[in-house]
Amino acid sequence: MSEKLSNNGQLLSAITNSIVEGEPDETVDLTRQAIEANIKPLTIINEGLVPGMNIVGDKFQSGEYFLPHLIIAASGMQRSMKLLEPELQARQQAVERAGTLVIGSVAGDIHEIGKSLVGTMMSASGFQVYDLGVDVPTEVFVAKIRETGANLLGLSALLTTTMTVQRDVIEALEEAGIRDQVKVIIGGAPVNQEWADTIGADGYADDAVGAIELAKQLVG
Ligand code: B12
Repeated sequence: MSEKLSNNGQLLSAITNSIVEGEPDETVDLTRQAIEANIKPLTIINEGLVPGMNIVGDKFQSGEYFLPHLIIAASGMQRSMKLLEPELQARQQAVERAGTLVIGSVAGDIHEIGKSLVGTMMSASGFQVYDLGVDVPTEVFVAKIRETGANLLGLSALLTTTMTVQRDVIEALEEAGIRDQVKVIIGGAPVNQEWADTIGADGYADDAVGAIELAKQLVG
């Protein structure tokens, strides 16, 4: 038992290292091994892939890494996510539709991994999900809420320069007269509860599991 655990721990550390070292093929291989070893998909993400992305982000910030390092690390994580998405879906019981979520990364922001993870997890938890992708113009969010009658909107922003766009979207919903129809939840690295309160969002979560809990609380 303990040997298995320690092997699993080693596998997760190896996934983290492969992201940091910029070896996307290895990241994918190790992710496949972790799935075969029956490590839960969320554990692979939260204890293998994400710590690697965080280290890469820190090294970028300190000037040790440059943009190509971010791009290579992201490609490893995205390819692994493609393997993990069906696993995430399969492990959640299909439940009665809890609501309809429109989600996207706001205008000017092309970070998509966290946004997509939230979308996948919400879909696996019974929400109908419309993922609009990245760099989504404010008016497209408004139009999609109108078209689908969604009761939940998720806005992702990973940059301090794009988090203000989350406020723009909320203002645009007000101007369109549909702010009352939809609960707005926000997320992304520079965002917190204080920012959610400042811009009048209905909630904030710092990861995908938190997003599900929040969504169920708001519209479940
Ligand atoms: C990968 C990456 C990139 C990739 C993105 C590839 C892709 N296809 O997504 C690329 C290389 C394109 C990139 C580009 C840039 N990046 Co970048 N990037 C990152 C990095 C390393 C990891 C992000 C990631 O995927 N994390 C893993 C996922 C799973 O986590 P997450 O995104 O945080 O999402 C979770 C939560 O935040 C939350 N969440 C996310 N969205 C939502 C939405 C809702 C509704 C809810 C409830 C929750 C929620 O749940 C998610 C799941 O748990 C971060 C560093 C970091 N530690 O965040 C920098 C980082 C975000 N990038 C940064 C910068 C500066 C840039 C660039 C400006 C660099 C440049 N000079 O060009 C450009 C900007 C491009 C643009 N216009 O958007 C800075 C931002 C600094 C700041 N405060 O503004 C960071 C923090 C790096 C750093 N430490 O300096 N980047």
